Order: sequence, then C-alpha cells, then structure tokens
Amino acid sequence: MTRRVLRERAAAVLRANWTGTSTVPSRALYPHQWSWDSAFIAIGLRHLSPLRAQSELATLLAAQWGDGRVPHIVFNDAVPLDAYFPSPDFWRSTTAGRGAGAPAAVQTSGIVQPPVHALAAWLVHRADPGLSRARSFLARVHPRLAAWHHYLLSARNAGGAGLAAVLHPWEQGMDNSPCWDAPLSRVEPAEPGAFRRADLDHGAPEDRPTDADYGRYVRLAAEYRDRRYADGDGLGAFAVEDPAFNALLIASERALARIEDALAMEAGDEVPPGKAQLKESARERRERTETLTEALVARLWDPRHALFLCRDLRAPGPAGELVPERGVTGLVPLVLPALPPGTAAALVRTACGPHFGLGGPARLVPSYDLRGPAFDPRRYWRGPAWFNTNWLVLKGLRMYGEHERADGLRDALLDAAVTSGFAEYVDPRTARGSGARGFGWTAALALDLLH
Ligand code: 9WN
Repeated sequence: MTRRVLRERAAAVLRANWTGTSTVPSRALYPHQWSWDSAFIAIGLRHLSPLRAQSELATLLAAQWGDGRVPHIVFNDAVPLDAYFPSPDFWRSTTAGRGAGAPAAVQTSGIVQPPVHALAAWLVHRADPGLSRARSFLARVHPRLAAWHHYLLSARNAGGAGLAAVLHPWEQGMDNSPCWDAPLSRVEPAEPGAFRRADLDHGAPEDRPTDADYGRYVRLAAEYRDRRYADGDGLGAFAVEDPAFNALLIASERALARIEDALAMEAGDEVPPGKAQLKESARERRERTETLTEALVARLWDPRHALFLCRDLRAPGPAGELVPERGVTGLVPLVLPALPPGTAAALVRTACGPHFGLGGPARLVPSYDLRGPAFDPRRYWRGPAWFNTNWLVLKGLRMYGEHERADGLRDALLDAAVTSGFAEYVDPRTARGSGARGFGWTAALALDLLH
C-alpha cells in the first residue's frame, strides 16, 4: 500500500468522525468528545487542517471547570442519552459539579484523563505558526492549560510528593489494566441491575471489560459525584500515582514552557501576563519538570522490574505500595528526555525483553506483560496493543537514539493501522484488530507517522 493511499484512508476516518467542532473517537462506541483522544487526534489532524486541530483543542478546553479540571468527556446533546453509558444524567455535572465550577452551557463527565493537551497545543501551533498567531491560538489556550496543570499539581497531589493521583481507572485511560486489579479489589461493585452497558451494543463482550469491572467503575464514579467532585481529604477508595499520566504531565509542562516562551516573544509588558511574567513562569515550569522527574523516579521506578510501576496510595503503609504488574504505562516515561543515566537503556531492554517482546514475539508493544497471569490478547487493556501508547514509546525510542527499533515499530504500526481498518486495538503478536474500527487516534497517529 502506498503512503498516499494510507494517508487518504486515515484522512477519510478523521473526516467521518468530525462533528463540526471536534472529533469523536468512534461514531458507534464513543459518540462524544473524549479528552486525551482529542489531544492525540489534534496531533494528527494538524497535518490535514491546522485550523480544525486548533478547534479540536479549543472545543475541549471550553468545557473546562472553574477549578481547572478538563473533563474526560464533553457530551454532544444531539446524541441520544442511551447511546453511551455513563450518560450526562449519571454525571450530573451542571448540578453536582456546580461547586467545582462545571460549565452551565455544556454537559460533561466529572473525572479527567491524561494531560496530553499542552503537548498537542504546541505541536498544533508549530504546524502553522502564522495561522496560530493570526488567530491568537496560543494566547487563548494558554490560561486554560495553565489552570489545568495547576489543578493536577495541587488538588491531585494526594500522595504529597508532587505527582498527580488518578481517582478512577477511566482517568488514567487504560480502564481494565491488570495494574488496577489490586487497588480496585477494595471497591464494592454497584448492583448489576443499577446500570445498562451501552458499550455491549457495539463491542464484543470478550473484547471489553467485564461486568464486575463495570460495577466498580460505576461505584467509584457515583461516589465521587456524590462528594460533589470535591478533592482533598476524604478521597475515595481508589487513588493511584500512575507513570504514564505523570510522564505526560511532565512532557506537557515542558510544552507549556515553550508556549510561554513563544508568547513572551510576542508580548509587551503592558498587557497581562506580560513578557517578564511569561518568562518567569516558563523558567519555573522547566525547574518543575526536573523535580517532577525526580519524584517520578523516586516513587515509581522499580529496578527489579526495570520498569516504572503504579503506586497504590490506598494500600497499607504511609506511602501505599507499588503494584507488581507490568503495564505499558511503565514504559511511557521513555518520552522524558532527562531520565537518570541508565534508566532509558533499561526501559528499552524491558520493551524488547520477554515481557513486552518488541522485535521478538510482539510486532507492537502490548498493553500488558505477555507472560503475565492476566494476559489476554483480545481484552482491551489486558494485552492488546494500542496506537497511542505505541506512538509514545516510539517517540521515546527515537529520542534515545534507537532509530532502527523506532523505524521497525513505525512500519508495524502503519501496517497494522491500515490492515485492521484503523482498529481501536490489535493483538500485539498478529496485529489482528479488535474493538471499534475507524477509530480516531489510530487514524490521527498513523497520519502523524507518515510525516
Ligand atoms: C471510558 C475513548 C475512550 C478512551 C479510553 C478507553 C475507552 C471509555 C470506555 O475509550 O474508555 O472513558 O467507555 O471504555 O479506555 O482510553 O479515551 O476512546
């Protein structure tokens, strides 16, 4: 297949999923706007239409809450209520979220997703700096991105070490990863009759999380809602420091510093935030990326596994405990340029070793340990390879000079994307597709890899 045909097919997926203001991950399974999907989609969309890519991010950020959180779903009120569960009447953002500053004009969920947005905004700006300046794109998104990071670094610093904690598996985005099995086991599932799973109208049950998982997701989300989405003391039963979530926060802090540098070049000192303030903020952010990287290594690096692990803050002990499961989340910090000496090389060895099998039994990086007891090549985040995590690992391989491996992974990703019809996820060994087809970030990131 030529690059031109691949590009046309990926572009056709993004056109079909475009609603006029943003892009749905999948028309059938996910008919609304999702937070980290939109960030990855914008990264690909910038190659087709920098204007649409800007709108994608602006639409998401327009639904930001007053406390700074960017919701994980922005609902499209033209879509029937029963098309996706949990629907707006479950989250009740405009009433239960009022105290936390949920917007009145649009309905959203009340939880978050990984902060890929500043990184995406910077890449979108770079795709067409002239258009970006003409539309004051960076000036418009900057205050919202700054408030978003502030929320994560303050309200979500549950462990006290500076890292952000996730309060629900949906927040981290790898919903049924075996990394969550132990922390979730403390959550009493909601009654099976208390909710209806719309996902099973479109997805095969063996590809999706189980009913027991859903019972726990529902319980946790309902309890957070009933606490009126308040953070701080009295956090719920689930609180985890996750490597990918925090690595993306650090990468986005670096991107936000670049955004501030770019704005400072244009700004005078009269209009706030003036040149001096932007430069000072960029300097602080760069320092913070260093201290956050140190915290990430101190809290989550496990030399025995040669991998970053998740820290379960609700486990016994003053700092909780590390979860001894190998998830792809632990490889994602490879995107960080300033890892301590030896750490990146160890991560590359782990990615290519028996547990993730890259360049050996696995064509693409699996979401979970090929040799782990819970490995299942079809079930969602318990084994299949996903395109966003593979794209991140590929970026890390390239940054650390592993060009041959990066090229091999890029070719395998492009091949898997097109032959699977831009599947949501694929078997990491055979690249056979599962889940939704015509999936937004699969098409967007394939496009990005063609550039
Ligand atoms: C819950 C939209 C989202 C992705 C997540 C993925 C899946 C939702 C679901 O779909 O989660 O947020 O209904 O299963 O796990 O990463 O953002 O594509």
